[in-house]
Amino acid sequence: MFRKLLPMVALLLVAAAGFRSAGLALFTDAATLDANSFVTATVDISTNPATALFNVTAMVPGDTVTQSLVVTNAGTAQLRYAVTASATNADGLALKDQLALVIKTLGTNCATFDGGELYTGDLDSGVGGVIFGDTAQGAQAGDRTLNAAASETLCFRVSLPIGTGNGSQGAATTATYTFTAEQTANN
Ligand SMILES: [Ca+2]
Repeated sequence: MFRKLLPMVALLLVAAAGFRSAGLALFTDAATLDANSFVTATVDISTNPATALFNVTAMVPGDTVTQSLVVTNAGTAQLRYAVTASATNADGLALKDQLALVIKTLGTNCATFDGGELYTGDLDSGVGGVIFGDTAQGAQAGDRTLNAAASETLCFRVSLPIGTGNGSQGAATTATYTFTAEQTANN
């Protein structure tokens, strides 16, 4: 009995498969969602002037020089930045430690020098060259934030203190300030 049924069952299965493959005539449609574009941001900090904010010669004790510096976020992402410094001491006269540097925000203007104080110390800062902020990843005290395409003016004032002694005559130093930026989002 079972042996007789077997070919019949097989026949039915083949018939069923044939019916499925023939398919049903149904209405269908598809929509294409194209033009999905992704562009990454840029983190781009620059200063104006880009070099030689100061070029001071023949300073005498009591002299003070003030310059304005524009810091620009030329990128497309908001950034925060910190400033570090280094200064040479090739003649061993330590002028970099004798000169006094004060950095302020713009305030009324750099001539009035009445903005918020960001740094006061010697030319290259005794503490690891840190002028303000922290180049370590993340937000730290003193880090400054600039929106994309925004800029701000900082006022740099350098003085040779009136009490500077004869040991500093003919001394020279060259200072370098580094502006280090990082994204603020997700950081
Ligand atoms: Ca930081």
